[in-house]
Amino acid sequence: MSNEHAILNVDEFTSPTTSNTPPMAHNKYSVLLPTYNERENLPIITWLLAKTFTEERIDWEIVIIDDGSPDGTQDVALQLQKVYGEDHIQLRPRAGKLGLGTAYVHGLQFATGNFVIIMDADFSHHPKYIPQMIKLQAEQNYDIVSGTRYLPGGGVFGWDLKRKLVSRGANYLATLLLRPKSSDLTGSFRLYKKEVLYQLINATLAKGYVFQMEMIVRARQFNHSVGEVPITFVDRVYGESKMGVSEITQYAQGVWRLFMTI
Ligand SMILES: Nc1nc2c(ncn2[C@@H]2O[C@H](COP(=O)(O)OP(=O)(O)OP(=O)(O)O)[C@@H](O)[C@H]2O)c(=O)[nH]1
Ligand SMILES: [Mg+2]
Repeated sequence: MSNEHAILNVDEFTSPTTSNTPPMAHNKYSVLLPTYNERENLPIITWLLAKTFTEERIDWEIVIIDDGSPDGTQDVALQLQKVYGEDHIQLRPRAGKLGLGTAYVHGLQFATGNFVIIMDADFSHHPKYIPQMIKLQAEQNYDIVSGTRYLPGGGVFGWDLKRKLVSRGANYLATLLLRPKSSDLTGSFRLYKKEVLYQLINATLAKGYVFQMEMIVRARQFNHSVGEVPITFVDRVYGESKMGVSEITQYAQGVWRLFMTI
């Protein structure tokens, strides 16, 4: 039996008296999807998410946080909301590009699920891993389940050597100095118990790229349990990368600040 089926087919085992209760009815998963110029990617990622959740009979919603993308991402999001319904797609736009960290804070206040999934909208994070993350969380009652590129079975596809080295280096530096419970600190494909995410977001000072790393490092500070699912991260298909020298510098400063304060 595959991982997925262990969750999928729970109704096979339910007695007649409980058969009207949908499986996993008590859990709802809110996906926070920050977007900036993702009009090509958004329909496909939404379709894949809807398909995955529906097939697995998981209660879901997507909260799209678009920062006034000039490419018209919001028009696409509105169409998607018409297709999938307001109960499945929430539009929570902001007027301008205010950054990823605050996009999560903004989106979280509208999340109605008891679990929150954070992922990128550019296909680097494939929805097919979500059922595995959910299953692992349920088995061990983890506070966080993190996708990882840096355990056997995980990896990166489509990056050049420089980008791989930057990512490895960033991860190695933070692991060495901060000794976190996770093998992938800069990845951002994670499942959180909602109250855990609230707590971590409130404690996290960094904005921008350091944000993900600081959250998972602070998880150790609060003694949250972390499970890991190996994922293959695929470089974005459409659109442009925003990674540059200033992001690397900010990251290094962030690691140093945490090293000095935690
Ligand atoms: N709302 C909002 N979303 C953002 C912002 N910056 C990035 N995003 C989205 O956040 C996700 C991750 O950003 P990316 O630009 O893909 O970052 P990355 O994966 O590190 O870098 P590349 O994929 O190489 O560009 C994507 O879905 C982006 O569209 C922002 O300022 N506001
Ligand atoms: Mg990306």
